[in-house]
Amino acid sequence: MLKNSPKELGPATRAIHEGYSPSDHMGALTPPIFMTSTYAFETAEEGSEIFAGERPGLVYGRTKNPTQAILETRIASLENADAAVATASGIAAITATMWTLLKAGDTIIVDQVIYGCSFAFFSKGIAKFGVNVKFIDMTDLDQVRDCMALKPKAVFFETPSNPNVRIIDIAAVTEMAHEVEAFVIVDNTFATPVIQRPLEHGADLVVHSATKFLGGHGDLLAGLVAGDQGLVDRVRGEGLRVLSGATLSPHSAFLIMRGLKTLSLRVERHSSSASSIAKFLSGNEKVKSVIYPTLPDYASRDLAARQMGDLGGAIIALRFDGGLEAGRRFINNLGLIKCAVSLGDAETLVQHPASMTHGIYGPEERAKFGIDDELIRLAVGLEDVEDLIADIDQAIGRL
Ligand code: 7XF
Repeated sequence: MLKNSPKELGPATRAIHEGYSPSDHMGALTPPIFMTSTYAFETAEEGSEIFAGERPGLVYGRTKNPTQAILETRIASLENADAAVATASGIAAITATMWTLLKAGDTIIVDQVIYGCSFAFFSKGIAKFGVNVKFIDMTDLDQVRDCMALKPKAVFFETPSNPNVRIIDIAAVTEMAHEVEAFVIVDNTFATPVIQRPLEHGADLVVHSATKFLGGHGDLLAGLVAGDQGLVDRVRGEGLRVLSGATLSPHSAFLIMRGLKTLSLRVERHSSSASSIAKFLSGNEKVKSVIYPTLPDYASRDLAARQMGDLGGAIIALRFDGGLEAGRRFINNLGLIKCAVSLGDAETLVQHPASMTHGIYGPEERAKFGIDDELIRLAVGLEDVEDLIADIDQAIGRL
């Protein structure tokens, strides 16, 4: 908490100030970047004591860095967590967490629709080491309930899910998982803590690809894990320190903090523009379907309102008749909107999940899970919404 400030500061204020006081750093208004890999001890005895955990102090940059520590405090505050740990990418955040919590013979329940490389980690990566991975549709709470008979060690899902913006009921899943003492880990990348804070619904850990909205400018890769102090310490000490070594650069930590200063403004703008574009697309006769949480015909409208409030986020999923070919034609017709994977940037990006971010799923799985060839993912950026709609309009007009 900041010096001389009211106890309850708003999230936008905390995203700017939390965890840093200029007076501790020669008055520097923005946090310094500590580009160091190691830390000098005054004496051999002091070094031994710090290593043994008998006195506080920094040892080595793989596990702690002062610039990162400010970022970690800030994210913990925004997610309403005790603590957080930064990692080199979103996948590093997920893998460091899973290496920490799971061992051979354990079972994890995973939602069937997640980012392609997360799916690859669970289906091909960690499964190789003897962890049983069960994929289910977590929008169906009966499936979640049935799986608890397997006595899972952990439950993992994204909400909203990448790429088709399904929403999973965090509180309901958590209640069932906690009855069998399973950890609940939620990937909050799409929503950001501006829209939803999974720990407030009972989840144990939140993971992020900070490459996306938290960084916000498409110029870095990073990940974060937030939760209670004991669990985060374990992820830092096991998953990060000895199992993955996937540490975030202090320079990237600084850039994420620069991004965080405008996080709430950006997420509000992403959401209002995406909402206008989703409405525009819904009214277009050439568009087969549009998936966006604030649309009246959205499948989980009540849950979306309860869990996410008024903001729907930046991601719209849509379909044209005509499969891969129609989708490619739409993408190729766009001018201002660029064809690229990733999301949460200032630039509006469009991609074709079946052949890009989710190509790792088999064709049958994709068809069954709603990641079919017709699906297009639009990640709405921060440009003037009229310009975006004009670009989409002309691209559809030339289909
Ligand atoms: O390791 P990264 O920082 O790229 O983050 C991985 C990741 C984790 N969770 C979610 C919900 C994600 O969307 C991502 C990365 N997704 C990008 C995308 O879907 O466009 C990756 C581009 S291939």
